[in-house]
Order: sequence, then C-alpha cells, then structure tokens
Amino acid sequence: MRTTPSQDGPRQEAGELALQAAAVLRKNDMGGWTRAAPTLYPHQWSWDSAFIAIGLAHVDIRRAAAEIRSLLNHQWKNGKVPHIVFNPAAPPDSYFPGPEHWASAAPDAPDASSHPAMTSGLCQPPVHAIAARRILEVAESRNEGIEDARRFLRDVYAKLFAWHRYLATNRDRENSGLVTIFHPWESGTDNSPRWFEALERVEVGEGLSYERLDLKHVKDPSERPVQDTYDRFIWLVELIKRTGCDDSAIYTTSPFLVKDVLFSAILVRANEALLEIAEIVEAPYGDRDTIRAWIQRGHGGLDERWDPELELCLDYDLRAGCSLGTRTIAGLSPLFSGSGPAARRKSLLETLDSPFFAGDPDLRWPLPPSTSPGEPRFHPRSYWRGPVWPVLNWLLCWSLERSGEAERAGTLRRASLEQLADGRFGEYYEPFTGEPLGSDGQSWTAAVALDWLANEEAL
Ligand code: 2M8
Repeated sequence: MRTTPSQDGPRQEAGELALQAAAVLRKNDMGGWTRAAPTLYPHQWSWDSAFIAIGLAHVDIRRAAAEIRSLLNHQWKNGKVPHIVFNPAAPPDSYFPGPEHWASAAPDAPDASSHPAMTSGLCQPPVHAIAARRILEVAESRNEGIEDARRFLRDVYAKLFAWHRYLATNRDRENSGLVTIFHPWESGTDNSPRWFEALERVEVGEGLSYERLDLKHVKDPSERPVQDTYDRFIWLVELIKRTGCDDSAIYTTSPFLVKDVLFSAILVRANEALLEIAEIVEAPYGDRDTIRAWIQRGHGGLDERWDPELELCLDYDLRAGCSLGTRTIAGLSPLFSGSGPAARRKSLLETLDSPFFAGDPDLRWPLPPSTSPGEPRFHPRSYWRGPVWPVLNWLLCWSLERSGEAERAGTLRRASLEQLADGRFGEYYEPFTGEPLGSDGQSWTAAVALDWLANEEAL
C-alpha cells in the first residue's frame, strides 16, 4: 500500500484506514491461511478466503496466493471446494457444527479418514477464480510479484477448472446454467428470507440435540438466526451427512433443493475470470470452449429466472417447483453477472437506487441492504435479513465496473468506504444507524476495504 502525503487530509485518513485493515488481516492470519473472524469464526471459510486473498494482494502477493492455495489443498476428489476448512488448533467448543460434527461424513474428501474431519461437506459461492485473477491484476498494477502471481495461476488453474466443472455438473443436473444449493449455508446469505418458504417445507425429524455456540459471540441474539431456523439448518446438515455427502443421493432425498441466482451469477463472473486465466496459462482450447459454454448457459439460466412482476431475478425451489419471490439483494443478480438485455440492467440499476434498496431516504449511507426494507421479514439487525454487507457491495462494484458502469461503481465504493471509516471492520452494518454488527475485525470486510482504498488511490 502506498503511503499518502501528510498535508493531504482525506488521503492521510485513507492511508490510516488501510493500515488498520492490514492489521486486521495480520491479526487473523493463522500462518498461511486466515480465520474469518477473531472468535465467532475461528476456521477458514471458502468464499471469505477468496475475498481475503483480494485484500492480501495489496500487502503481499505470495501471501495472497497462499490463502487460495491452502484452501484448494482441501478440495474434494469430485472438485468441490469445501465451505469450511477446520482449524485443528481452534478450541473444541469455539464453533458449531465443528470438525467432530462432520466426521465420517465425507468419503470424497481428500482427508476422508481424518478424525475429526478437516472440512465441512458443503460449499459456498465460487469467488476464487475472481480472486486468483485479481491477484495478477494487482501485481501488474503495483509492478511487484508478477512472476509469483503467474506461477500461482499456472498451479491452481486445473483445480479451479475442476471446481467449476463440479458446479456445472453435480450441481446442475438440469443443465439449466443455475447452481443447486443443498443448504442455505451454501448460498453464503444463510439467514436471508430468500430461503424462508423453502425452509418452512423442511420438517425437522426426531432426536435433534445440539448446543448453539454462535450466540455466545454476539451481544444481541437478534443479530443471529432464530431457533426454529437454526434447527432446520442443523437438520439439513444431518440429512446431508446421512448420505455421506453424496450429491446424487442428496438430489433424490433432500427436502431442500434450490436454484440460487446469486450463486449462479457469481459463477458466471468466476467463469469469465477462469477464461482469462485459461488464456494466461495457455490451457487447452477444449477447456476454453467448455468455459465459454458455461458462461453462456449461466446467462441463459439467469434470464429464465427474470420475474416481470417483481422486476427481479428469483431463486427457484426445485422441490416445490416454484419461484421464491422475496425482494432481496439476490434479485439484482443480473447486475452481478452482467446478464440480460441492456434495458433490463438499466431498470435494475433504477431498482438499486430506488427506496426498495439504496434509495431508501432513511439509510445511513446509500448502500443496498441485504433484504429490501419493504419486505415483511426485513430486520435491520439480523444477519442477512437487512444489514448491509460490504463484501456484496464489493462484488457489485466490481461487476458494475466490468459492465462499463464505472461512475455508478465509484459512488458505491465511496459510500462503502465511508461506512468502514471507523476502522472496526464489522461483519455487517445496520442500514439506518450505520452501527457495525456481528463480529468486529471480520477479515473479508478489512480485505475489501484494502482493495477499495487502492482503487481510490489509483484515481
Ligand atoms: C456466515 O456463515 C456461517 C456458516 O457458514 C455461520 O453463520 O456460522 C455467513 O455470513 C457466510 O456467508 C460466511 O462465509 C461465514 C463466515 O464469515 O459466516
């Protein structure tokens, strides 16, 4: 990170904020990988790691690469990148469901015989190729570590390709271009009202007994999922474990099977990044054709999910055979993926700026809440039910830039940096008061701040 001249107030503050963000990543650095948060999340989370690598690139290219390499070391034989890699040194009751809970559930895991388990059996949105590509971009812009970044891309390309192939096949048996998730945790937007109706249809069976640990780490329990939702989360884990995490068996038996539009939109962008990587590493032409086909299919699938009444893109419940019509940030997925006709994207930008999202006049900053304040299940403090998530805004900014909306992206970035200016790097933010909620010192929040700050300096 470049230092800023002391006579220049705002730049000085930006330099200070970058130092604070880098300090958060240092504090959460466990030696080659980064825990998601100091106490609430003591392990390595999949999509958190990708964002973390983007931030780390501004500090140390090799360390950024190591973040992704260490996650990919735990990739499953079928290509799946697990949603959590457990930290063997984390205290036994620091996180539930932890490694003991997942033990013996994963014959496909690279370390299947390990007790306790090294990974969870779920996955999360595939930001990794985006992060890998960004590492080289940052190296080039800083003129530092370019050869390290290129070597890293050569080393991880095949793993990233296998990961995307897993999503395009095991998670899309319908060839729809849309990814099927087996658990709300796979969406990353776990507690979102997007999943409410589909979860309602999940009947919790007998004998569920467990102790929640998440509530010990937050001041206010209303910031976390309600008990009824949590029971369903744990019950679904139980059902997935009973199949041995076998995707075909889950497809046949699970009561929760949903086409997730935001996950799918991220995959479209990740495939674009993977295609760029394939060109850089001179991957076989056949691979590149395959990736192009995935991109096309992804756009097509998202187009199909357009709902002309709500004017949003909607998730689809495969079990119930219906759309899930809640107004959340996922509805803006075509803005994340760059899909659909220009007129539709224009109307989505208007929706983004409308009182349904970032244009609500009571918001502390003009940033989109995770769930629209107009939704009956909106909750400004409960995670994914309303608070603002800086990482989603990072993805949105980055995607808007790629779609030629640089000015719109700049506005979002500056408002986001104001949100993060107090240096607490909250997990999420109350949309009306701006209060940081969940965990302080959340790694991915610090990471996206670093990337945004570098972008501001470059202007
Ligand atoms: C939250 O999810 C975990 C389960 O994966 C939890 O609530 O215990 C989500 O915000 C998820 O998107 C994120 O990756 C994880 C760690 O930051 O926390």
